[in-house]
Amino acid sequence: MTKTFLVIGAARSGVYAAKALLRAGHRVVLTDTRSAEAVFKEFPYIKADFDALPKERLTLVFGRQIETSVLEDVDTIVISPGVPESIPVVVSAKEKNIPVIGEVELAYQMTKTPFVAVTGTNGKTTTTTLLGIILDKSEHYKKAYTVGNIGYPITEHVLDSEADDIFAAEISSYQLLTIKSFRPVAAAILNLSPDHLDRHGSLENYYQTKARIFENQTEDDILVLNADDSEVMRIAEKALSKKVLFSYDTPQLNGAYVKNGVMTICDDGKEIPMIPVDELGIKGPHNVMNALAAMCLSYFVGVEIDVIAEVLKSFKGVAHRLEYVAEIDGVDYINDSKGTNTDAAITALHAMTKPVVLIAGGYDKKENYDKFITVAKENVKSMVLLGDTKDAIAETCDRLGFTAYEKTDSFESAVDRAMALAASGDVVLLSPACASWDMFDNFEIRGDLFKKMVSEKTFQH
Ligand code: UMA
Repeated sequence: MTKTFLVIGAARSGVYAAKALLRAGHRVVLTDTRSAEAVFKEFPYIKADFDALPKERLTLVFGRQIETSVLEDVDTIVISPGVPESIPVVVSAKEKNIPVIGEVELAYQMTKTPFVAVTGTNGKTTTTTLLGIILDKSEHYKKAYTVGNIGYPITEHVLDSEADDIFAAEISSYQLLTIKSFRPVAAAILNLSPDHLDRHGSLENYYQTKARIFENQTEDDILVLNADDSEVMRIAEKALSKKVLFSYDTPQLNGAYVKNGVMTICDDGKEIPMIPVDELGIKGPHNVMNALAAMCLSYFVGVEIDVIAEVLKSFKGVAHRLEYVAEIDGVDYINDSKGTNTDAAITALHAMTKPVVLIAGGYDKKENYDKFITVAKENVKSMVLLGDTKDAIAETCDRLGFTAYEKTDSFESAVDRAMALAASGDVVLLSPACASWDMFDNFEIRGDLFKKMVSEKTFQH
């Protein structure tokens, strides 16, 4: 039956949600508070798909908040992850009992393809990418689509994917706010620490939103949990799912851990060695945990052991996550632009083995910087601060006795200063501990500018 959907937000999620709905024969009102030019300047690669949307059942409203009167003809609202549910048209829709769902829920309702879902505060993208490669190589599934918060809307594939394919989906807390029936056959919660407090209001709200990943799971579904993270274990107490636990060093009944330096699967108490930690393609203790989670997810949905082992060895990581850029005059340059919260930046600092010149600061998510600066004191020799949070971070430095910082007024001057402060044997690390949204449209653009500046410096040599 043809229905009318109001799709709010016309960036990645909105354009592909609209495309899928139109292809399925529905009517769509697609709206964005920004102009179409502004949206497609940020995401040029979706413009061709936007331009190709069939026009006969499509209404476009750009450049303003859409009026609530539109609801008279709307059956369902689909909102993008970045759109708050507090906007007037959504509040009014809820009062009128018009269903409000997100792009993930829409995708789930439109497909027969099963989902393996990854959430948590940090490591989602690395784990999901690794998982997607493993699932794609498995004989068990025809094709794996790596999708979701990673940057690729699920709705782009829902009409083409089949029941014997699989989605490896990175799912954010923003996306979990608007699920209804979403039920992954396997899901993982990697870790929990403060993030997105501006959107969720409190830490507990944020954690409970993450717990929604398993709210529709039954004992037939798998829930992979970080046994070393007490908050993860706490929020998952109420889960009905079959629990599979991973830990750095503690054996599990069902799950995975590192036994005498070997990443090992535990299957009903039986231990199956996978690969030595030394042979893991991605480095650092946090990546061992990410790999253990991907191992659990893939093994317990039936992937062959040799496939898992081969990918764990060959996968070398993803852009903007502790991405090695270059070495110039004995200084290593590392792009960790995806370090968008303090916990991610702390993880990056722990992975450094040389003195660090750190570039930090950005959009204000109302985080507390005490733990971040306490860790920074251990191996950061200088810190260059920028963005909306530079004063708050500087205030924390003053209070905790870290004096080797300076403030800058632009991203370019921050990178220039970091380059000047670094000496041979140091590492210049971009791991801002903050989102990019005060200065950039997204963290990829911030990381790309860092890499461009580093490559220009290489060229000058
Ligand atoms: N908008 C309105 N009305 C409003 C508010 C916003 O029309 O009241 C419009 C904006 O003008 C904009 C669009 O809505 O054009 C933004 O939607 P969006 O931010 O959801 O953008 P998408 O391109 O659809 O990206 C979203 C995710 N964005 C966010 O969660 C903020 C992407 O995650 C995700 O990759 C993509 O869907 C595909 O699934 C990004 C992210 O930053 C990477 N995620 C956060 C994180 O990882 O920390 C959660």
